Amino acid sequence: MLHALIFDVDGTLAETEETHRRAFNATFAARGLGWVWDRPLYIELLRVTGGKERIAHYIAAHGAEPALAGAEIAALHEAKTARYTELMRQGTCGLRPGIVRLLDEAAAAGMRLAIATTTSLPNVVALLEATLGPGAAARFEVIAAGDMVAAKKPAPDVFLLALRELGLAPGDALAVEDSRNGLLSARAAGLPVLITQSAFTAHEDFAGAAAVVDSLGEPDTPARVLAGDLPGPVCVDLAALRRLHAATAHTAATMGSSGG
Ligand code: XBP
Ligand code: MG
Repeated sequence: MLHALIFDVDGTLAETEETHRRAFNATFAARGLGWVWDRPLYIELLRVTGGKERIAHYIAAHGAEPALAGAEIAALHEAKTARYTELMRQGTCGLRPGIVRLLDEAAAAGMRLAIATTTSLPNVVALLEATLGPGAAARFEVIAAGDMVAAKKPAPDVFLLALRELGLAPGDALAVEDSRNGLLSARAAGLPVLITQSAFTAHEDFAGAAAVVDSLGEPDTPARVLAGDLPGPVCVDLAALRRLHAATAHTAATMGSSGG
């Protein structure tokens, strides 16, 4: 039985990575660092999840100067988060197609909702409040985010934390993600995954996803099904997710019984 949907944030709920990139660059400029992350470089750097980890990777992999120490990176990232949340409050980002529709349907049906994200908690609250109004974070029973776990995606930790807080087994839930890192994280936690590919992840390998769509779709603009067990074009609703979840449970049971 499907008891909960666990949503990723960046790229899944909203196309936020361009705003993250703006916030990183504005912070670097304000600190006189001379670092500029253009889109092609940012696509490469997105392979590393977590803003602090991404900055450290950039310094190491690109020989960026100065080679900041951990505490300095943390302070720089805190400034970036302040800029990002301010940009969110200015309304720079809307939710992706189908997100509000699905969240409303899930709430009406008593489907439990959670978040499992690498981004920092203030960023999650800022996005939800800017798009769904004050107190919107309460729509999610559990928000597992950022530094709440030591190992970020693709490690399973953040999805395992969300499941633990929900008191559910992996087979009771389905993850909605946009990136390969998120797919690997949720799969390692034992969750079936629907991928809604995003602007920064459309090139990635989504092998292992139960299905891949270009968005959740809306009745007047259904989504394209790019892979997996969904009849396309589709407007992803709870019935579609229940069918997808049942199909993955059946496959897992068959594989298990045949020792596959
Ligand atoms: C995406 C990430 C985050 C954001 C930046 O998170 O990897 O690091 O790019 O946010 P997810 P921070 O797709 O899991 O939501 O700077 O706060 O990390
Ligand atoms: Mg994401």
